[in-house]
Amino acid sequence: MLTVFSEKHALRDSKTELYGGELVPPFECPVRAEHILQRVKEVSLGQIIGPNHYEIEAVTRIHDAAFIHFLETCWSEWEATGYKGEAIATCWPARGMQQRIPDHIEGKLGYYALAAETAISNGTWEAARASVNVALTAQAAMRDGAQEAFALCRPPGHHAAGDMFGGYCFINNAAVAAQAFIDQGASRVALLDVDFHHGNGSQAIFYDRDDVMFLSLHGDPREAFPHFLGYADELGQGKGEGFNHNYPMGPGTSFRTWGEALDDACRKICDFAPDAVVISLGVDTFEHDPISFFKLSSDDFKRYGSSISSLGMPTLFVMEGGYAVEEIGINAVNVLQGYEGQ
Ligand code: B3N
Ligand code: ZN
Repeated sequence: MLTVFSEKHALRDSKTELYGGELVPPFECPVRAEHILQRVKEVSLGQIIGPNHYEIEAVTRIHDAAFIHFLETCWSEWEATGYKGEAIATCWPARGMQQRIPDHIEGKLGYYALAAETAISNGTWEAARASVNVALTAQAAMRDGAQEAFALCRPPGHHAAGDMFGGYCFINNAAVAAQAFIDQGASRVALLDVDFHHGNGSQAIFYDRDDVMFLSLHGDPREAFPHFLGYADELGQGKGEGFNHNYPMGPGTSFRTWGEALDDACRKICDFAPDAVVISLGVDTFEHDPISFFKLSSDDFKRYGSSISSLGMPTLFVMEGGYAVEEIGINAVNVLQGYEGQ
C-alpha cells in the first residue's frame, strides 16, 4: 500500500494544551507521526512518497475562505499583541450573543474555535496545509488507479468543521479528500470514522448531503469529547436525511461490541454502494490510550482492517488520533496490514 507523508508535520509542535485546568504538553505531538512512519518502513508496507502541492481551492471546497485566512494569519496576529503564551480561545459567541466576527484576535479565536484545548502556535498553519496536501496526494493516487492508499496526516482533521478548528484539528483532511473524489466524478463516497472521538466536523460538513454518507463509531458524547454532537438520533437533514449514522458506545467497550457496530456500518456502506470509501483512521480506541475509554487490543486492529477490506471497495485511509505513542505505529499499521490480508 502506498503511504504519503510530509516532514512538515513536525512544524505543528505547540507546547501547551488546556486539560483539567492546567496547561500540559499536548497529547497530539510530533513523535506520533514518526512512530507510524517507522512502522510503515519496518513492515515494508509499500512505497512512501511526499505530498504534491495543491491550490487552496481544493480546501475551500469544504472550508470557509475567511476561516482559512484566519488559520493562516492567527499566529502572527496573536504574536503582534504581545501575548506571552500560545493562542488559546477564552471567549465564545455563546447562546443569545451575536454571531459576528470581531476585529481583535481574541474575538476571532473564540469565533472560530470549537473548544479551548487546542493552541495555535508558530508553524501550525504550515503543518496543517502540508497535512491536507498529504490527503490530496493519496487521493490523487487512487484517482490514477490505486485501489487503496494511506495518508499519514498530521495534524489530524475530523473535528474541523467548515469554519471551526479544535480537538487538535484545523483542516478536515478526510472531508477534503472525499470532496475531491466527488469533484472527479464519483457519485457517492462513504466516510467511515473509526477514531475514538466523534467526527463532528465531518458530520457537520456532509449533514445535508446524500452523496457523502458519514458513519462514526465513537465514545458516547455524554461521556467524551466533543460532547455536543455524535448522538445516535442524528441521521442527517434535508437531502442528507438517512445518510448520517452514529454509533456512540460507553466506557469499557470491547472489540466484540465495537465490531458489531462496525459490521452494521459496513452493511450500510454496502447498501449505499459508494465509488470510494474514506476511513478516518484513529487508533485512540486502543485499550491503553491515555485519553480514551475503549478496550481494543493491537490484534483487534488487524481484525477490523480485514473487515474493511471485505467491502471490496477502493479505500483511502486518513490518519486521525491515537495517543499511546509507543504502540501507535503497530496499531495503525495493523489496520493497514489487516486490510491487505497480512
Ligand atoms: O477529552 C479530553 C481528555 C480526556 C482525558 C484525558 N486524560 C485522562 C489524560 C485527557 C484529555 N480532552 C479534550 C480534547 C480531546 C481532543 C481529542 C482529539 C482526538 O483524538 N480526536 O479524534
Ligand atoms: Zn480521537
